[in-house]
Amino acid sequence: MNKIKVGVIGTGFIGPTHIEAVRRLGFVEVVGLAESSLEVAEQKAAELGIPKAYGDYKELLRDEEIQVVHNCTPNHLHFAINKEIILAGKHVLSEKPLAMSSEESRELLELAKEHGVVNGVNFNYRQFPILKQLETMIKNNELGKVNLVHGSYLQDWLLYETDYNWRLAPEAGGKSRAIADIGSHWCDTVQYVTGKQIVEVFADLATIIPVRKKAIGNVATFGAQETADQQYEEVSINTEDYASVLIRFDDGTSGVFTVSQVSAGRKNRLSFEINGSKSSAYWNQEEPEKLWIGHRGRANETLLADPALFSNEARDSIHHPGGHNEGWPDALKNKMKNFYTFIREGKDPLKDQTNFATFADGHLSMCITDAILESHTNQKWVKVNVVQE
Ligand code: SOE
Repeated sequence: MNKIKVGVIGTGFIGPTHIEAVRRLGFVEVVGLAESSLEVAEQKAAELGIPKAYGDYKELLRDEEIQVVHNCTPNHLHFAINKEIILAGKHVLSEKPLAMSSEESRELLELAKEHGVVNGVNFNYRQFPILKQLETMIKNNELGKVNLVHGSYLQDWLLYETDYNWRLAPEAGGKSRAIADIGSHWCDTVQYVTGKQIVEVFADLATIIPVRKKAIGNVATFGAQETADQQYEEVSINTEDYASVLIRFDDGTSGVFTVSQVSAGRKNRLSFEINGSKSSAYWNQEEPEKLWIGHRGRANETLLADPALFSNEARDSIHHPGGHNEGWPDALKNKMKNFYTFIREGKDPLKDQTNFATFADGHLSMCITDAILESHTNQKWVKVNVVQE
């Protein structure tokens, strides 16, 4: 069997996780990677066992063997590189956020349609098996009418003033930080699970640490950076560490979420609760195999992920018997499995339904981020304007 050949651009924190997830599929092979210099590319290729190393991503795009390209670069490079990937006629899987503005993400969406390439954006949290189960429960009316959706996405890797990363600088990370970086995941996940779209927002943002000490030298995402002889420079910060956002969905359902990257003890806690007219559900990414189901007239339950207890639709996304817990890398593998199965089956991105997030979802996310920023600036409700051509 001919394997689908892949190239990965960018190998910081996220690129290697893509490579590992893709390797687990069996029918896809990462044959090349590109980095900011040939030296780094060769070192990474040797570490990760990838045959070809490119010091310039444009050379990777000229490699005719490569059919699909993953864009795992910092945010400010997403737009230009995604565009070039599409123009090179290759399928594209981009990290989020899709671009730096909704004008750019709309352009990418249109371009991907025009060239008929399969396009994905890495909203990976919706791929947890238990969320597929919850999605089918909601579709089957097991919670009743969904009335409220609320939750948060909390991290602590930027808690100290000495924590610094490219995501904090608008030139590299974008004008929004916590919202674009993690709020985008929260919104995608709850929209997927409920089948509803966020159409209006009211936001309050804050930069809890307005001046940070940036270590001299490169620091990786989630990387500890304090050593006794570390030198720092002071940097003013104007992207948000925190945001709380009231939301309204397209059917009038209300909700609210908080994001923070300065919440001690919370590592990657994307959580939400859904209150329906019959029952409630609560999920937390740090304990992803558990789904709390709340009732009024009888004892509450905790569903522990188990294919034997899942609906037919959800069973396909879980790969081990109950108690053999699956986590973050497994959800990412599900993303890759769905994306590459679509390509292997020769499906048409213009006609066939996808079971992974696409550039349309990436564009919607950019439009929600824009509305949140506008709402914070003007201190009023703002409608999400999903600009189409
Ligand atoms: C950093 O906040 C980060 O790596 C995000 O960029 C990812 O999208 C999220 O999955 C984990 O945290």
